[in-house]
Amino acid sequence: MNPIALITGATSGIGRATAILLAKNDFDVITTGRRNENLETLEEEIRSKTPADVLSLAFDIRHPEAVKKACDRLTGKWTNVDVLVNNAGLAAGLSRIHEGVVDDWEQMIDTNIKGLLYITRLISPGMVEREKGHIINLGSIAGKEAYENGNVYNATKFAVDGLTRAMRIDLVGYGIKVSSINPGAVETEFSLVRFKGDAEKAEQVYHGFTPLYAEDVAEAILFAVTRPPHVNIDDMLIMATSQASATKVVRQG
Ligand code: NDP
Ligand code: 8X3
Repeated sequence: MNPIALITGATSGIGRATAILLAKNDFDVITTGRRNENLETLEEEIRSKTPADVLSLAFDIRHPEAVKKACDRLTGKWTNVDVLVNNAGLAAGLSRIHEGVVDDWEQMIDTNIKGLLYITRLISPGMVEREKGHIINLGSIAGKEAYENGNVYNATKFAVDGLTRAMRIDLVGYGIKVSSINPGAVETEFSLVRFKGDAEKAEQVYHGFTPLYAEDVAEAILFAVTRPPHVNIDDMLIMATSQASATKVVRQG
């Protein structure tokens, strides 16, 4: 039987690329996100291009009761999640702390920290019972270094870093691996979401250099989840060659 990976935020970007790559590498996948039509397209793509089995679950990870309802649909073989990729997340806005938008703060905290906790709380007990499993948390360079106007997004990703370390300590006695994958700039829907649909502003973020692509991060996740049983990747920082820190990017033109 194939191992099972549950990927949150699989409707676009890194999560989508990870679902496809894991499916191509003999995982059955549970794909999640709010946009049901994107999950349906992804499911079709995985079924047509790979032999993997797919289960799509549409829900908003900010609501604990919605997460519980979705996880209650995991029956039969789907109860045994081997790999949980905590990827769903976003940045909303980019402004100084004294000018920040409270709704944006709440959306980031509720998704990036609390959503990650809700699903981990529901999936990790099965891993503990089976004494087997791997949790991958998507952190960021933004969780390693603060940058101007990053404030609350930085704080959520620093929290993910702290949680990854703490979860590893809590779960090590049960043979469960916990890893964090921390990318620099990746060209996905991330900036479009951060700038609330302003495509021009979003494009500027990736202007004049070659950023990471979602598939590059998916490759790092695949590497982490395919190490032998005695090897854990604790923490991986992955940057575009032209990016040396959160704010140092060499651009042409
Ligand atoms: P995308 O915007 O392309 O993807 C974000 C995913 O998160 C979507 O599938 C979205 O699904 C899901 N999501 C957001 N909010 C919710 C919610 N409330 N409930 C359920 N799912 C939600 O961005 P990326 O692929 O770039 O981002 C993935 C992760 O990688 C994030 O955690 C991000 O912080 C992190 N990251 C991104 C970097 C980048 O430069 N792109 C760099 C470092 C880290 P839907 O909208 O359908 O709900
Ligand atoms: C996304 C990367 O640098 O825009 O986490 O915060 S950054």
